[in-house]
Amino acid sequence: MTDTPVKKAVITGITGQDGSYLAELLLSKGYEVHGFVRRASTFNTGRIDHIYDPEATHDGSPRLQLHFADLADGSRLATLLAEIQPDEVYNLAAQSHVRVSFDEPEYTGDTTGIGTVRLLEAIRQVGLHCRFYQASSSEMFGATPPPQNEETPFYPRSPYGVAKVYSYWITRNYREAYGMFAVNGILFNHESPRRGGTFVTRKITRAAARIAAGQQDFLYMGNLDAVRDWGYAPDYVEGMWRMLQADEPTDFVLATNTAYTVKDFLQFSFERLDLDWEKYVKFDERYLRPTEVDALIGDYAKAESVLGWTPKVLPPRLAQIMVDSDVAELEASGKPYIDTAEV
Ligand code: NDP
Ligand code: GDR
Repeated sequence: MTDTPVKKAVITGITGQDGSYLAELLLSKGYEVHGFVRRASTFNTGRIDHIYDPEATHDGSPRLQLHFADLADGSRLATLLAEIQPDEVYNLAAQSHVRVSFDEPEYTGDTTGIGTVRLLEAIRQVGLHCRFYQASSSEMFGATPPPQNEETPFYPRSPYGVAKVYSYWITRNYREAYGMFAVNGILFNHESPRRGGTFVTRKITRAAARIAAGQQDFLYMGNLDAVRDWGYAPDYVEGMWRMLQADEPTDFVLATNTAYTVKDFLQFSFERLDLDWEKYVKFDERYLRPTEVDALIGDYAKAESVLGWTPKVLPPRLAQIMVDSDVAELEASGKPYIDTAEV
C-alpha cells in the first residue's frame, strides 16, 4: 500500500486576517502550507506566529514554510511556484482597504489587480496543473442594489473595487482560455478578532473596549448608515477550501444574507459593555469615501446547494466575540493603546 501524497498549498497574503485562518485550516487537514510574505522593516507575521513552528516537520521539512514574495514581482512568483509545485494556490494578497485605494489608486491597481495576472501567468508559464482561488469581493457589486448573487452585474465604486473586477475577469479568462481550475470566491465582509484595526468593525470593538477601560474618550467615524452583510472569517476560509474541492471550477458568493448598518454594529458592540454608543461617537469627514457603497446583502444559495456551505456566526454574536477578544487583549497588554489610525 502506498501513502497518499501530502497536498501542497500556496497562500499569498498569509499574514493577513484570512491567510492566517486558512493556514490553520489547511494545516489541520494535513496540508504542507507555503506562505508568501512581503518583506517589511518590521515583523508582519503576528497573526501566524502561533502556527509557525520550524520543528513541526514531515519528511524532514516544516509543515508551514514562509517565503519572501511580493505580488509586484512576477519572476519571483514563477521561481517559487516551480520549486514548490503546489496542488492549490490561494491568492489572498491585496491592498485591501477601500478608503486607502482612493489615496493610492495606482498602487492598488498594481497589487490588487495586476498582481493576480502575475500569479496566474506564473502558474501557466511554469506549466502547473494546480487549482487556483481568487479572493474576489462584494465591493465589485458596488452601486448595484441588493440582494447580490453570482449573476448580479458589477458596478464598482472605488479603485479597490475596480481592481477586483479586473482580477475576477482575468481569473475567468484563464479558466476559459487555458482550461485552468481557477475560481472566484465573491466574499462579502467577514470579520474576526484578527481583523485589521482600520476596518470599521474592529475599529468599533477596540474602541468600545478602550472606552470601557477608561483609556479613550471618543470614537471618530464616517458614514454610519452604510448597510453591510458581516460574517465570520473562519466560516469563510472553510468555503474557500470547499470551492477548490468541487468537481467543476465555478464562482461562488459567500455571505450571511443579513443586513445591518454601521450604527447597528456600534450598538451591538457597545451594549456588550453596557455602554451607550451615542455618547461616544463623533463624526469626522476624513472617514468618508469620495464614492460610497450604500448596501451589500449577499445571496449564498449557490454555495449552500453545491458546496453545502452555510455561515455559522452572524451579528450580533460576531460583535460580541470581537468585543470580548479586545477586552481580553487590552487586559493582557496592561498598557494604554495609542490610536494612530488615519483611515
Ligand atoms: P488583509 O488586509 O488582512 O491581508 C492582506 C494580505 O495581503 C496581507 O498578508 C498583506 O501583507 C498582503 N499583501 C498586501 N500587499 C501585498 C503585496 N504587494 N505582495 C504580497 N502580499 C501583499 O486582508 P483580508 O485577510 O481581510 O482579505 C484577504 C483577501 O480577501 C484580500 O484580497 C481582500 O481584498 C479580499 N477580501 C476580503 C474581504 C473581507 O471582508 N475581509 C471580503 C472580500 C474580499 P502584510 O501583512 O505585509 O500587510
Ligand atoms: P469595506 O469595509 O469598505 O466594506 O471593505 P470597512 O470596514 O472599511 O467599511 C465598511 C463601511 O463602514 C463605513 N465606515 C467606516 N469605515 C472605516 N474603515 N472607518 C470608519 O471610521 C468608518 N465609518 C464608517 C464605510 O464607509 C463603509 O461603508 C471591506 C474590506 O475588507 C474589503 O477588502 C472587502 O473586499 C470588502 O469589505 C467586502
